[in-house]
Amino acid sequence: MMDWDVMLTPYRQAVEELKIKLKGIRDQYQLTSRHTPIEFVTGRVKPVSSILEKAKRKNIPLNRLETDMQDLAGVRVMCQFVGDIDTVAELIKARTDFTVEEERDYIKHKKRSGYRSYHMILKYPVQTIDGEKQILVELQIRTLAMNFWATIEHSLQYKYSGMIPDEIEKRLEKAAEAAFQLDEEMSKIRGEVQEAQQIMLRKQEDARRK
Ligand code: 0O2
Repeated sequence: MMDWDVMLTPYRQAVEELKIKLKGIRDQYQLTSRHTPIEFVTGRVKPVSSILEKAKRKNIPLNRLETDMQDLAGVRVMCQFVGDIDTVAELIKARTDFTVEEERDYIKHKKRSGYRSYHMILKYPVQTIDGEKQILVELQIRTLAMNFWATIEHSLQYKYSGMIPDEIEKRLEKAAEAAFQLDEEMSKIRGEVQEAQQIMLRKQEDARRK
């Protein structure tokens, strides 16, 4: 019998530590009044029911989960602009507290579903009472528009058990295209948006000082 709690504890720790570190990057940018490439960060350990379902679907034996299921621990970074995704990826690669094992660019090569996101598989060392343990973590970096689409599509996949009706699938394709256009347009007015955000930030700072 698998003791899930014991097995998943270091994964929980890795997710919590990475969330803190990524939020730390965001806070540092905010303190220097520079545009932060990180809007917000979320993370989760895959629920046991999803682990079992994916293991069955992908024919992964339970004794190989830790190596073959790379998203047991998942951390997600949301960005305002597509250009921010590269900045975050570079920040991640420059770090010395973990390594990048693999990168999958579903932005240059979007999935057939319309899914776009930048994935990195990290090898993250967790300190346990039995010594250091290397944990694989899937880091997904995406814009707010990519996240909106993926969240909606994910719930529809769940609702229809992966068999979304054709008509809804077509609408999702259109929505994916609209999300792509939104990202393009926002990138074009990026300078304007950032200037406005800086002005608002300075105003808030002034009000705090008074
Ligand atoms: P969760 O926890 O429900 O999000 P596969 O799972 O077969 O697609 P693989 O090799 O496991 O592929 O890795 P991949 O594609 O790099 O990353 C899988 C994760 O990316 C998924 O996790 C989703 O979070 C996200 N993802 C990939 N494709 C899609 C998609 O078409 N739509 C949406 N909404 N998300 C996608 P899981 O396993 O679904 O788990």
